[in-house]
Amino acid sequence: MAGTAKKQIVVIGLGMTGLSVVNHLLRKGGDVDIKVIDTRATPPGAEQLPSNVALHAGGWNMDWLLSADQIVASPGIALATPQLQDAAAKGIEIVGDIELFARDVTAPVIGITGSNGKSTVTSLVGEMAKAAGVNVGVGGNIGFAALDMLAYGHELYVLELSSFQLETTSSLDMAAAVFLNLSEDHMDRYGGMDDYRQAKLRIYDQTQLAVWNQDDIQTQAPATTQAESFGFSQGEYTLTRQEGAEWLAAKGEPIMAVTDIALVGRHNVANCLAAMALADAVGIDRAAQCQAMREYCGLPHRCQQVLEHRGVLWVNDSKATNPASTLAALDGLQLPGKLHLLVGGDGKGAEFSSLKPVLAALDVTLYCYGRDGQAFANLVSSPVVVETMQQAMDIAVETAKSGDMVLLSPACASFDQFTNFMVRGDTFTAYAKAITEHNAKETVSE
Ligand code: UMA
Ligand code: ADP
Repeated sequence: MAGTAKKQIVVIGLGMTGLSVVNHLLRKGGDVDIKVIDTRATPPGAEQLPSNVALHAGGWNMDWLLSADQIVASPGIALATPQLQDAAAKGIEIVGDIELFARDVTAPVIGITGSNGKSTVTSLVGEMAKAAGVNVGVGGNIGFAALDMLAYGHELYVLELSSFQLETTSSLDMAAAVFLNLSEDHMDRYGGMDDYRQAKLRIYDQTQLAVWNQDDIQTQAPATTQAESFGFSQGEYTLTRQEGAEWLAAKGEPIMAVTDIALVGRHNVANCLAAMALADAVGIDRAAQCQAMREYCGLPHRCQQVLEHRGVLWVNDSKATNPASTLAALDGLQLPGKLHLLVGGDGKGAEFSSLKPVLAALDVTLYCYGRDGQAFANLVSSPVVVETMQQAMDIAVETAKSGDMVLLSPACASFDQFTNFMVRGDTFTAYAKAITEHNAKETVSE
């Protein structure tokens, strides 16, 4: 039978990744038969799936799975899922989209992982490359599937890599890669912090240059790593003093004043040092690096001021999906008035006590909402516990005074009440605009 000779490839998950995998395999052609399984009843992207690719939605299809020659698993599906374990036990190869990318990419690749700052560093390195006139592709976990970039034939790829993607990747041969920092996240997917760290450390086995954060020993490459290794924060890429001010320095040379960095917040100084180290590794010139650091203001949903109304600042930090990112937002925060901090959502098994001393040092009202909102309630003496973010905002708009800040920095994922962190941030912004307008009208008519 002619059909049985075809390589059977089963793609698990039909989100952004699954679709990019299918399209990549179809572009490559060859004697393959592609099938897709998604455990969700109505997977996103089903309408974009070419009609010659079979889809099984709403559960597993073990016949398809166990007769596959290769399984391509999306990052949202844990390798520990019993069905995938059954397939692995049968010796079926299980890879992810980044592994397929690694096998076909021919241009140099830079990789970025870590608990926080991945998207910021990824996009900043992309901006540096663009400023240098390089035809660069920026993608991966940042929200643009890596395989979708391959068709464009870029000269350089900058990839944000999640721990989930690294688990199923072993063949990248990157020019340089960084593990930015490690803090608690995704504890619903890992057996503990060490499992999570080990997944991230896989990045160093697949790069010629390993860049690590000398302020975070957990990011250091193991002694067995073959790659050349150096540090940022301290080490080769660090801070120095020049003309009485704090400057970024690279390999002993002062580069530019920290006050000239367009990105706001202390954590972004470290992000700039990491970006410089990566950019140097692929020969992006210093002038282009500095131009990008002077001009790049960051991505939406990261400590983004979205509204100022009657002296109250409304700040959207919806991408703060773990406690460390919320701590970064609070680090060094000085306000003339009170902080109204909105936290809660899907806590992913995290523990939030690290926020307690920082909150104690601030004049803060803590609004706790969402599925795990109650887990924050013991961090302050008088929390405001509500069901939704919008209910918290209704109270904040009534009580906030000039000099105050309303900050959404939830320390949780959004999936209990929103499609993703972007929808949560956009909802925050739109609702802030609506309620402040309404509030203004009411005051006028009083
Ligand atoms: N899912 C099922 N059944 C399935 C397949 C998926 O229930 O059969 C669920 C997953 O549990 C998950 C959701 O569907 O909750 C989405 O999973 P997915 O693998 O289909 O996701 P994609 O749409 O392909 O998006 C993924 C990344 N998502 C995850 O890793 C969960 C996106 O990162 C990434 O931008 C995209 O690939 C392109 O590379 C998002 C993310 O939240 C931003 N990443 C995590 C993070 O940054 O913390 C790791
Ligand atoms: P990631 O892609 O790893 O989630 P982002 O750059 O999107 O990282 O930032 C996510 C959140 O973490 C934002 O709230 C941001 O302000 C915060 N953040 C960014 N860089 C750092 C860092 N180096 N350390 C701690 N928090 C950070």
